[in-house]
Amino acid sequence: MERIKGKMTASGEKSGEPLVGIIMGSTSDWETMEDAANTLRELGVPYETRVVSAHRTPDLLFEYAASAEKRGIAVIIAGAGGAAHLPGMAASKTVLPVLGVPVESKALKGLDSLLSIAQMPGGIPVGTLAIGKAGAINAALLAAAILGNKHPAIREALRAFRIAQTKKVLSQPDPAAAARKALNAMHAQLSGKKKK
Ligand code: RP5
Repeated sequence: MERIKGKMTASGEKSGEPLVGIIMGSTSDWETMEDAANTLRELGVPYETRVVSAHRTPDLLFEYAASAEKRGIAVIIAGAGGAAHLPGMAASKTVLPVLGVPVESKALKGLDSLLSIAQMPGGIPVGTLAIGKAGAINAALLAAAILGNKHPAIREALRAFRIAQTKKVLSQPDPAAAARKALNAMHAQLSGKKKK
């Protein structure tokens, strides 16, 4: 019954409107956060993306987080690097679940981002994922799992993703064989070029 991309969901909400807000402290975070966006797109979850900086645009951050629930956003994914206040500050202005992605910083390889996001004092939680690309992908998958409680179509998309992932791993049981195959293909391509 529910179609996330159709006109109306079973719960009577307007579909196609973003359910996930992906925010990040800087355009430089997009390289990482793009993986969250791509994963949500793959699962058919509507999302929006915005640069919202805790340090450089604090008023915008407050406005974004405070209005997200009213606008129909159900989960916020916040990526930031260094002294990464964005996820925690966003969480302080909303009761929506906030998932934090520590972006890999140049100076400390993201350890600073990880600790800034994970070490929230008791009272305002941020669900913290791994540093970098893996964290961005997993934030999207976790957002889908949360949304799956209410949206059966998203839950099924997540289930299909898991099944496909398992099949892919099982279809390549021997890494040495896969490497040989790739090497043989490369040799075949090179010898083909020489003949021309
Ligand atoms: C943080 O500072 C951002 O989240 C980003 O990861 C980091 C560096 O930002 P830029 O100097 O690249 O804009 O606020």
